Amino acid sequence: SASADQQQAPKTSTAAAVTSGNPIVKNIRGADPDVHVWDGRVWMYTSQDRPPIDSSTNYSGMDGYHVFSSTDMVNWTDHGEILHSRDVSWGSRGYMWAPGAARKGTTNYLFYPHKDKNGTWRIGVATANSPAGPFADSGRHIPDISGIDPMVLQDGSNYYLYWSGWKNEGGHTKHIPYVAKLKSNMTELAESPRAVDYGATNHKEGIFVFKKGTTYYFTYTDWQGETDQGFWATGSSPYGPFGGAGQLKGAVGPKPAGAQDHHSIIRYADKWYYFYHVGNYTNAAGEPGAGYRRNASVDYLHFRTDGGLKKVVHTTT
Ligand code: FUB
Repeated sequence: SASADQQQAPKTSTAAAVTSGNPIVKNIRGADPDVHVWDGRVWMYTSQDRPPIDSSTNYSGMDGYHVFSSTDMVNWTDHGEILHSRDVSWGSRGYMWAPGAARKGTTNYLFYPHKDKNGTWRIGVATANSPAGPFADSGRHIPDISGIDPMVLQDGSNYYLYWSGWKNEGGHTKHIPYVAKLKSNMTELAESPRAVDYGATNHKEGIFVFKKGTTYYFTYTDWQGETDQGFWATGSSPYGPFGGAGQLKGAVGPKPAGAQDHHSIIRYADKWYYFYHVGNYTNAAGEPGAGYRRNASVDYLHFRTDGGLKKVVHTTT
């Protein structure tokens, strides 16, 4: 548990962190946490679940990204709304799904999935001078690609964009994880997208990639309804392959109550954390959670001695 883990923390550790009080976002329905450590502060970008605006999906009304920050993993500051669909000239309303933030030099980027005016899923890019936003949209989406759940890995001076797209295979739609290096302008791809080989076929969405030492960890969410929802595989390149011969793979995220395991992973003050969201939080107004009324939570992430990821244990205190 989180408290047992606290007791095991070395005395020299600066970690005063406790993952108490899940969900950590309570004031809004903040979902799909995308978390980064910049300038000694933890920055958590969330989508926002809102009532549906059309009948095609309960997630149609999602809008108004927020960013929260913390230095102790207990007290979180909500920096407010940082981007709304009304500020995206090329897009439709709502459909502001799971975002992915990045930083290059002094510019902060927010990559986000959004439907264009024709209803096609695109990846938009907005920028800000501070991780706290507000973000201004670039005015166009990344050319030539369609998909959701953008995530950016910085590896030295290179930035890699991952997203979940689709391919028609024999009459049914297969979900494909893609990767491509970004141009230095961060708003276009520097190369053709490559489908990621992740050693399995169950990918749906929610890619998060991080590097530990020389190992790249490719993680994602599988289809709803399975026992384990967060999966991972290791590789030696940002392009993969992951989870092949001599590499590791497994399950990390149990299915969160009432929701999919859309997660992100950070190291902060010598501890590793796994952010996800739950769909069972009754808010202060007495409104119960739901698959489309989700709230971000966090728990510790532990590594096995062989470098694999242990299964995360969800806590509510
Ligand atoms: O939040 C909307 C969608 O649900 C995200 O884009 C997916 O990853 C899932 O969390």
